[in-house]
Amino acid sequence: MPHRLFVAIRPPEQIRDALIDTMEGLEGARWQGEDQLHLTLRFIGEAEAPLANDIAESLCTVRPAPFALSLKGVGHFERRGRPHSLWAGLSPSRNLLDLADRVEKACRRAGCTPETRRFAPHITIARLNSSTEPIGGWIANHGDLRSDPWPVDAFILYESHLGAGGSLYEPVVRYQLKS
Ligand code: 3AM
Repeated sequence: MPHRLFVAIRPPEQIRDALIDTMEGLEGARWQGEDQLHLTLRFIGEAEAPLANDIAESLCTVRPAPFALSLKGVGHFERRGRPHSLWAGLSPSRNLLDLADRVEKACRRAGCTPETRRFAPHITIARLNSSTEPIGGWIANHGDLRSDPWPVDAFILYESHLGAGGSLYEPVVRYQLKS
């Protein structure tokens, strides 16, 4: 059976708490669960065992120094002209872009099809649908979301299990950055 994989950074508890504090005041939003909160570095998609193993191994070569990230603001993505998700943004970070770039290269070396979309760092807070109330009020209320910097010292290869009640994200391998 293929594995549905992605690579992400898991924010620490105080950041998850700050994100959870924003999860109110929007009728019809499907808020992310605490254990679903992550910053995707690379969505891989379905990979059969040999490729999945090669990806897991190739990611071991990605070992930049730890760096800091902080939350900055909120926003939304649209699909077919409608808001589809709400997210928290991150303060601009060259180190984050560099990490995503190295992860992308490691995935390609393992045999993944190159990602052509530009990396857009975000942490999804909610999924929306056509019955969600207009998001303008929520965006205005949380536009000043900020956090203290937190140290990023690892990234994770996740397997996504799709289910009726939402996706379950299972950590498969944790990759420690250089100490
Ligand atoms: O980081 P977020 O929550 O935006 O939306 C999915 C989630 O991203 C995204 O991968 C993360 C873990 O599931 N995702 C799911 N299917 C995708 C696809 N076909 C996808 N990203 C790109 N292409």
